[in-house]
Amino acid sequence: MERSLIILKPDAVQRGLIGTIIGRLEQRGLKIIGLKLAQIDTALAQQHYAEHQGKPFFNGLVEYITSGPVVLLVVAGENVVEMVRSMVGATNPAKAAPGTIRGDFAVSIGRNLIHASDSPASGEREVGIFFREDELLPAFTRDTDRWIFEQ
Ligand code: IDP
Ligand code: MG
Repeated sequence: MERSLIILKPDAVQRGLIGTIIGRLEQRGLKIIGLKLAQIDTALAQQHYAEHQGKPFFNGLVEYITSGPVVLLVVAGENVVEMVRSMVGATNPAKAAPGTIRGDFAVSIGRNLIHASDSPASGEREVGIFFREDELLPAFTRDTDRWIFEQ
């Protein structure tokens, strides 16, 4: 089963948008199998964003993501990586479509509220950085599942 690692970045927490953003994921019917509040340290931030090492925005990005508490989520299910990315919107909120999280709530690329894995392989790598497997509940079912997923 595909897994996406989602981070509600420090600006989302500071702006009181945790409930609003998680609400959108829940309303869609997506299944959250892991959830916690944490403050990311510099080493983990550098590991998570390793692909951006050396880019001009890298240091600012690490400062931003470590600047306060974040909410970490794991969402699991068929095609969840692509579905969540489409709900998040373009990296630059100035270009993100209305109806997306970034397009509705953000204006600046360095304050774009949310991270979501960009491929199933990234999802596996990123979930492994922030969660132990025993913190996840992949097997739980909801009574509403049969109304969300055509069996
Ligand atoms: P993504 O979050 O949409 O996957 P990435 O290209 O992976 O976007 O970049 C990771 C994060 O780095 C972005 O979400 C954003 O916070 C930050 N970032 C990317 N490009 C820039 C930039 O040009 N200036 C400032 N921050 C940037
Ligand atoms: Mg990315």
